[in-house]
Amino acid sequence: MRRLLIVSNRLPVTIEKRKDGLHFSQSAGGLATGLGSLYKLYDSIWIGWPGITSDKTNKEERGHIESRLMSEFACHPVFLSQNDIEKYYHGFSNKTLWPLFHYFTQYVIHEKSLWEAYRRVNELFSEVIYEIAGKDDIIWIHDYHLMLLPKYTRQRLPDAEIGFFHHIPFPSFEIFRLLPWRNEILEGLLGADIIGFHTDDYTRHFLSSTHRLLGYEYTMGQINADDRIIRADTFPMGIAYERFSKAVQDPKVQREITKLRKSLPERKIILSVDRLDYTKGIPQRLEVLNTFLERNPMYREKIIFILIATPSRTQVNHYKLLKRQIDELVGRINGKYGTIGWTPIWYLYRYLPFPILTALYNVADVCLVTPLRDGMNLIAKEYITAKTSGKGVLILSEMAGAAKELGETIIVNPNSREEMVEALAKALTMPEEEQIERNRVMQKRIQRYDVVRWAEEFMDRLVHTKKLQKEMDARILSPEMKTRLLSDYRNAKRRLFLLDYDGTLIPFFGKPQEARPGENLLQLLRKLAADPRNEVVLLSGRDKETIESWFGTLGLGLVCEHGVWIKEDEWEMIEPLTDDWKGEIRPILELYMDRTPGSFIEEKEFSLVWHYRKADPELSTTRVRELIDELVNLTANLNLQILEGSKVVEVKNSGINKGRAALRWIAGEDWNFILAIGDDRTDEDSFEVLPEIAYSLKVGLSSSLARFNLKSQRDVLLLLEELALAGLR
Ligand code: GDG
Repeated sequence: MRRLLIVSNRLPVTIEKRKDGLHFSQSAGGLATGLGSLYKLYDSIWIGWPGITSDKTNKEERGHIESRLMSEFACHPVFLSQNDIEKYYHGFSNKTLWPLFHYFTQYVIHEKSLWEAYRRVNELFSEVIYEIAGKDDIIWIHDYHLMLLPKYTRQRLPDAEIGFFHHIPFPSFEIFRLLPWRNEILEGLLGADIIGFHTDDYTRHFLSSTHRLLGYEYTMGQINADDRIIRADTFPMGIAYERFSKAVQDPKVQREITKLRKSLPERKIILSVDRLDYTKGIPQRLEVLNTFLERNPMYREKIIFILIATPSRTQVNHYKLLKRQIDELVGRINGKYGTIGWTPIWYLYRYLPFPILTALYNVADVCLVTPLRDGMNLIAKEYITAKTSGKGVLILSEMAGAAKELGETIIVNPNSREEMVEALAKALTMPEEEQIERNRVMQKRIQRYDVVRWAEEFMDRLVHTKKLQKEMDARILSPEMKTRLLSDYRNAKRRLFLLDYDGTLIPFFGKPQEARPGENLLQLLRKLAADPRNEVVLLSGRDKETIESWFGTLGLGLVCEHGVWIKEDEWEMIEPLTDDWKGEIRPILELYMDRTPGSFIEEKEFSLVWHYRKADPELSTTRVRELIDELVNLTANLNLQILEGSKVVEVKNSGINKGRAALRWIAGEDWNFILAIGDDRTDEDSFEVLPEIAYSLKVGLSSSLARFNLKSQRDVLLLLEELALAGLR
């Protein structure tokens, strides 16, 4: 059986040191329940911090903790010091990432020492994973505390199957870009094979950030990073459905329900349950109640608002201030409207036992879930599920991920007091049949996509992505195939090289002048061309003057402007061409250049090119489509073609391409060995005309007509160097 290593900041077990020794208690959160189902499919171990700092324990106690956690709970501890917790957990995780990712930019702290602690602790987690992971283990990392861990783990275990799930919002690029360590965070995540989010918006924001900041292209959630494909996908987390739908049958819950009903006869109950966090919008909710009671005196003494706030991150200053603000607001409203027999708000600042929580869900007529931002919000789903009678109204913020799935509730903008006051009035007067109708639809949905299904789907996609990577790897030129290629090369009397330049012999740069070949590359080409058995041809999209000045004296065959110009001995045009069409096309390209900052036009003798490598990637993706649309009709009449290359759109005469130029050489002799290498869409034309004996190599992982792929441009040079050496023997 394969093992599953679940990794999160906190273990689902808490250890406390009391006078009589160490106490272990298990917490049954949604995540633990969801993953519980996977425990049956895999032999699982949970890795994380056990909630007690290493300063409070000695070596012997830590040994005891480690063995007891493993034998009783299948957990493995990561021991963190008080200093780690201060800086990594309270610090970078909760003072930098948490507010930033929830759009509370005014609360964000950028402090290098916190970042360094975050890095150090993520590194520490990767050491622990490395210690205990076996070859076939699947590693599933959770949440914003451990965003660097996928990369650190990949460095130690290059072939591991790694998934990452992000439980909080992933903000839009405009917010994410504020983080000084944004690239490191993205690179950290991209160590995973799959990265999961609650909603499509978060997935889109993440993809857009990797595109804009790291330059990685993506299609349908698949990112083509340097040498791997990685998936970003949406998995809205569900709840342990039965736990909440069946809770009402539990006698303990029944007792609590009876008690509640007795103490609140004839009153409509409005409930709200949250961790005490500024993202949850608790003061705003209290203000709504205040306005509601002010405007609707008939509801006074008829409703009761039960506010449950669970203590959270009590060391962080903003949380302390928020606690004070809520205390004051509750006091003010209770003082203002309360009567001898009626207190409008029941405020409990504590963590409630499960039977009381579910009894509250059961009796509440209205549940107010109005966070200002929330990754998902499970309370919303739990409330609907616990309503076995079908009666009850959920008022849900559109800023919670859950709003995407619970569209039948009353959805509100939590920043609009007016909207929320109206929603409350609507909820309190909604006919019972309507409540039942709305809730039944949602209950079915929550039941179908519960936490078990969520976890299983995530794992399925992870396994599928790994399979795709393996299929991709099968297209990579293997060491065996390389040996065969080298031996065919050695045995061949006549050998032809068809080499693309940009992105193949040199890394891909944006501007023409940046791409001048270095002395090593020239040396290498000279060496290959010097062998009388070899014919080396360079096929480039560049203009002939540049190519001539760089390579004119090396004894190579040269092709320029994607096949317009050919040099075997002297430069000649592949067929007589005219450029009198340029006057019509140039103004259109100029317009796009002006509208797309960073883009520029290159004019070659018989082609015009719009380059957008240096432009904003998202803007240029839109502009490219617009430009091509605009050019299509025009070019058809003028007998021109539009060529889409790497970050370029080129307009040139029809029927000209690298393949046609390559045929000059291919058909010219009876070659025993042909090697064609390219990275661009324009190189596909060369691959297409190759005879069967040829080796064709595509640089990068995208699909191609070539027989094999090479992972990176560096691999091209390594191969050519080996060939140059092989020729000497
Ligand atoms: C993060 C994201 C995302 C709360 N108070 C009591 C209690 N709870 C339980 C609830 C629920 C859970 O805690 C809270 O989950 P939420 O989803 O509402 O919120 P976060 O803690 O902020 O969680 C969030 C989640 O991760 C999962 O990905 O949905 O957006 O912020 O299950 O039942 N349970 C008991 N007593 C309480 O007083 N027994």
